[in-house]
Parts: sequence; C-alpha cells; structure tokens
Amino acid sequence: MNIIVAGGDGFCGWPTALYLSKQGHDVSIIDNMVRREIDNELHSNSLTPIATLEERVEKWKELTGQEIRVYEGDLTHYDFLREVLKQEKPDAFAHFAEQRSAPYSMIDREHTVYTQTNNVEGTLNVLYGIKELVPDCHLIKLGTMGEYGTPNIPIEEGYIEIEHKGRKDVLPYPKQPGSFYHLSKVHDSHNITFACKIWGIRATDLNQGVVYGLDTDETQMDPMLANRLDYDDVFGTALNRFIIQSAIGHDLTVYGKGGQTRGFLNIQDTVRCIEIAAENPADRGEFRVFNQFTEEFSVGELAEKVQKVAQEEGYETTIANLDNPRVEQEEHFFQAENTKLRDLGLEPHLLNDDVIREIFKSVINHKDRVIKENVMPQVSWK
Ligand code: NAD
Ligand code: USQ
Repeated sequence: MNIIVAGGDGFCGWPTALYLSKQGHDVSIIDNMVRREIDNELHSNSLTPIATLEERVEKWKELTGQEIRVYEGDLTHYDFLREVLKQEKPDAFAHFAEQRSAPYSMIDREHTVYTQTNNVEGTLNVLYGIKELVPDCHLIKLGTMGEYGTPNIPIEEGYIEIEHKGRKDVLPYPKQPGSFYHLSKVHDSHNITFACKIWGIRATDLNQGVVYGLDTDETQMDPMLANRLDYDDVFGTALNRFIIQSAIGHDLTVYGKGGQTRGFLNIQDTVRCIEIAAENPADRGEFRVFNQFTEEFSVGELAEKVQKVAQEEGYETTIANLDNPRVEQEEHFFQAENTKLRDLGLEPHLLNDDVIREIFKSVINHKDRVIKENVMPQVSWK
C-alpha cells in the first residue's frame, strides 16, 4: 500500500513510518518540524539525541534499501497538501501531525488557539484533500482516550446504545475531555464523523491511550534511527517521565492523590495498531472508532512499579505527591473497552518489570542530557 505518515518525524510517527516501510509498504512522511521548534521555544530537548529527518531516512535507505520520501510542509497549507496527495495517491493517510501536549495547550491563550487551529484546520484540510483528490483513501486518525474523560460508567469504543423515553439509538459516546488539547481531538472527531456522512470518506479514529517506551526493532537498528523521548513537564508523559526521574535521582512527580487512571500502551503496539487499521480499512462512509490501549493503570501504581525496578537497579527513589497542576479527578471509576484491535490481531506487549528495566537501561545512557529545571510541572490549568 502507499501510506502517508503525517507527523512522521514525531515520537509515534517516526517508528510507525519505519515499521510500515519494513513491512513492505510504500511510505512517505509529511512533517513541518514544528515539534523540533517547540523544543527551542521551551528550552527543552529529547532525552535521546535525534538525527535530522534527512539523515534518518538516508540511513534507513542505506540499511534496508527502502526509500521513505519526505515532504517538509504544513497540513494547514492546503496547496502543499494537495500537491503531496496528487503525487502520492495514497491508499491510507495515517495522521499523527498535531500539537499533542495537554500542558502546552494550557500555557496561555496563544497556545490554546495555536493548538486548536493547528489540529482542527490540519484535519479539515486532510478531509477536503481526500474528498477532492483521493476519495477512496482511508484516513487513519490519531485520536485520544482523553476525549471520553472519566465518566462514572464503562467507556465503549466510540458509540453507546442509549434507551431514552422508550426509544433506543446507538449514539456517539459522550465526550468530557480535560484540556484544550484533548478538546481539539473531540472537534476533529466531530468533523471527521460529518465528512464521512456527507462525502462517504472512510475513516478510523484511533483513541490512543498514553504511549510509553521509545524503541522498536527498527529504531534500534542504528543510533541514527533513534526515536525522540520526552521527559519535560510539557511533553513528557507518565511512566516515561517516572522512569527518567528515577534515573536522575529526582522524586517521582505523581500529581495529587495519584488515583488518576488511564489506558496505556507500548510504542511497539502503536506501530502495529496502525498496520492493523491500514490492512482492515473502514468502509466508504464509515466513521470507525477503536480504543487503542492495552492496559489500565493509575499513575500512583505506575510510580510504585518504577520505584521497585529502580531500587533493584540500585537507584533509591522517592514518590512525591505534588499539588496537582491540572484540574482533574484524582480518584475515580475507569473501565474502558479495547477489544476491536485485539479482534483484528493485536498481540499486546504488556508492562512488566523487565519492560520497565529495559526502558530504564536505555534512559541511563543519556541521563546527562536531562535539563533538570524542566522536570517539575510549571503549567497550571487554573
Ligand atoms: P509528536 O509531537 O512527537 O509528533 C507530532 C509530529 O507532527 C511532530 O513531528 C510535528 O512536527 C508534526 N506536526 C504537528 N503539526 C503539524 C502540521 N500542522 N503539519 C505538519 N506536521 C505537523 O507527537 P506524538 O507523541 O508522536 O503524537 C502523535 C499523535 O498521536 C498526536 O496526534 C497525538 O495526539 C496522538 N497521541 C499521542 C500519544 C502519546 O502518548 N504520545 C497518546 C495518544 C495519542
Ligand atoms: N501525571 C502525573 N505526573 C506527571 C505527569 C502526568 O501524575 O509527571 C498525570 C496527569 O495528571 C494525568 C496522567 O498522569 O492524570 C496522564 O498525563 P500525561 O501527561 O501522561 O498524559 P496526557 O496529558 O493525558 O497526554 C498524553 C499525550 C497525549 C495523549 C494522551 C492520551 O501527551 O497526546 O492524547 O496522553 S490519554 O491520556 O489517554 O488521553
């Protein structure tokens, strides 16, 4: 298949582009490099040193003979996107290219507006581009489990059957997101639902949980192929942050009581989920939703798991319960469905001590690169 990976220079997109290329697909990447610019804005960095995108794809070609074409540009520039779609005529468009940090979207008005315009406008352009140029192309859109929030009933995969005043219907599952970033994903989902209905576009919304780890078989083939790894308070996510904190002797930054429970998955499963979605396209006009996570944990539980492994490796680690910079429930019910990807063949890489140990060992090699001022939370929701 010809597959475009938009956001293919990022944390999830880069290993996905490599994996799909390895599986024999004809892959190209769209990216505007904004994530690298944001590192400069925040005076932050990836824990792992990362090569430029040109160097990355050159090394990939040298090692495998496979070419990954690169289109440097912005999804919010429609003329650019049209040219890429005309040239590639993709069978599938895997769309990772959004501002994905909840704290970044909560910095101030400008960052909220940037997040929502970048994400919503980019996705609208992709929808118009597919309609205009490649109507059969399958949109594989990265959504987020956080679109649902934390309701006091089980979370379904996209839709829920409701009985109301004697009548029944299957309706989109209610959305109660917890940041302006997560809201941008809800807006995307609504726009995609509508485009599927009126234009017959085929789309899969992958409501992904928090991703942990950094390596896949492909990124480990050469240091030039290394994936980025975020640890700062703005882009670093739970688990990865805790592992890096334990490696530098920092207290583990559990926000509030630590009962916040989320769906999690290994980056090795992210890449496979995209392949599964691509190989099993949605029907024309179908807005299909998969919940893309493999296990549920509270952040307190994750901190304890990391503390145990770090101690076994000789690193004494303390868990700190910080004042929560976010407005969110710290103790709540959480139970979400995630059967659809497994039914299509996903075999999850589950989290155990050895997995944490492996990430810990990758992290230890680069711990001198940590900018310590960037570890404590600085962005407040209030
Ligand atoms: P990332 O920031 O590392 O990568 C996103 C990439 O998209 C970057 O390389 C960036 O330069 C590019 N980009 C952003 N806006 C663009 C635009 N307008 N035009 C072209 N390129 C643009 O993020 P990530 O962690 O790889 O996340 C990828 C996707 O997966 C996001 O949509 C995110 O919401 C979703 N997701 C991520 C996680 C996670 O834990 N990382 C979990 C759930 C969902
Ligand atoms: N948290 C801590 N301590 C930390 C960091 C986070 O307790 O040091 C808590 C947060 O308060 C929150 C939970 O951990 O309750 C998850 O936070 P996170 O920063 O790991 O993840 P989140 O902000 O939800 O965003 C990440 C990605 C985003 C993706 C989302 C999936 O950045 O792109 O959409 O995970 S989900 O959470 O399922 O919506």
